[in-house]
Amino acid sequence: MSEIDVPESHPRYQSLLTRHRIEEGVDKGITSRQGLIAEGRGEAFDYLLGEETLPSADEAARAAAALLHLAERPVLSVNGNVAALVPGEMIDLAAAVDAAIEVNLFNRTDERMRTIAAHLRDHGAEEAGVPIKGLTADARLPGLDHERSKVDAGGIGSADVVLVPLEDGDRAEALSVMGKSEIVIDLNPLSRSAKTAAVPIVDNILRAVPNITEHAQELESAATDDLEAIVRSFDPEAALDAAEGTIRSGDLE
Ligand code: PTJ
Repeated sequence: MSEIDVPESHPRYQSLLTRHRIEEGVDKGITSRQGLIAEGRGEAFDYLLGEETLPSADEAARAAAALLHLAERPVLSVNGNVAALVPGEMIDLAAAVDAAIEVNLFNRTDERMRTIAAHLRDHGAEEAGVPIKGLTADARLPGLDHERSKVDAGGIGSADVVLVPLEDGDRAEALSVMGKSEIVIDLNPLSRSAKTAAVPIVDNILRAVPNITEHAQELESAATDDLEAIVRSFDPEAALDAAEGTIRSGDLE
């Protein structure tokens, strides 16, 4: 048995675990109530994708790891769903690629910002040497209304590569207009966020983040030329087509 009262062999184990963590996130003031709806949407796509990492998503995770290693100022964005689902895993990834984390919320409230930052500290951010940004919202994404546009000038505002999991399409587009290289994790291959990304990873964040970290550790001493070759050979449209093709094939167990 595990943190939920269901054996890991249960066919719906991952989705039950995800629901449980999101519910708990709402109870703790980490996740917004809209996060419950986002979770339901993600779960439906995960079901259609067979609840496993596709080879194309694994390739995307490897390209993401290479891009993060190549970045000068990488930042990993954390919202209420990400904080509930993979807090420790995001810190491990940030530590593996020397990135900062920015708490960046769609439904921003000061209280939720502080609760999420404290939750990340409880998961060892300081011990891992990972800076937590976002509380100083002193820069803006262009073309968005006030609250949704807030970013930290020393975080996403000046980042060259940004990982934005479960992001809203408008904000993903605004980041791309600003010239950031975006890595998006989103189970919906048709979403605007996934289509905007330099590297779209169509996979559940529960699987995708540890997978990027594993690739990053394996590529830790790779030469710059090799990292650049991995990024260059990655085709975002082919990755999205592969995921969409899997969904359309309807080949479910
Ligand atoms: O905490 P906040 O205020 O920043 O709000 C966060 C949410 C997620 C509520 C907000 O950004 C939002 O409303 O997002 P959307 O527009 O519903 O988009 C969420 C996307 O993430 C959808 O395309 C879902 O399919 C996808 N998704 C949901 N759960 C997962 C997922 N992708 C990967 N892994 C998941 N576990």
